[in-house]
Amino acid sequence: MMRSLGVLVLVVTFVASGAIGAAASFAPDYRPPVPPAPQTITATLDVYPGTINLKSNGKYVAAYIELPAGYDVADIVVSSVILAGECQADPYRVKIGDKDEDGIPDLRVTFSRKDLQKTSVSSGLTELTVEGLLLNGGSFSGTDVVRIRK
Ligand SMILES: [Ca+2]
Repeated sequence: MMRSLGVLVLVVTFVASGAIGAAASFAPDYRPPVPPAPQTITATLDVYPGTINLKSNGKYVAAYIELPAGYDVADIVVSSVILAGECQADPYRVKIGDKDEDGIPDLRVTFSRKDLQKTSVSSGLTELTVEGLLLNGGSFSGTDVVRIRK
């Protein structure tokens, strides 16, 4: 009885040390992951057009997003970008440029005008917010005032 228990302990010890050895050989240069930056940074937002007629046949509303110095608009996770809390950015209509020619790159994303029609966005001068995630784990949020016509 004691003898078989001894064998069992030996086997467990062997398996455990083998697992540690395997983990070490998989990642010899293992470094702990950089902790995500949880803060939300404020983006500069320009929604185009400045007057959005929700009855018109236009298909898209565009938003130009600039990030503060030290952040790269290429790090914006496009699939996470939303307008007015619920409209998802079109992942195929994205472009990095500099629309206002101030030397700070902007990411142009587009949203379906139909999606915006379905929200509870009010008419008249209205604050529209675009928000999303960054690759470093942080997030951004920007607001622009536009005129909504219904
Ligand atoms: Ca710019």
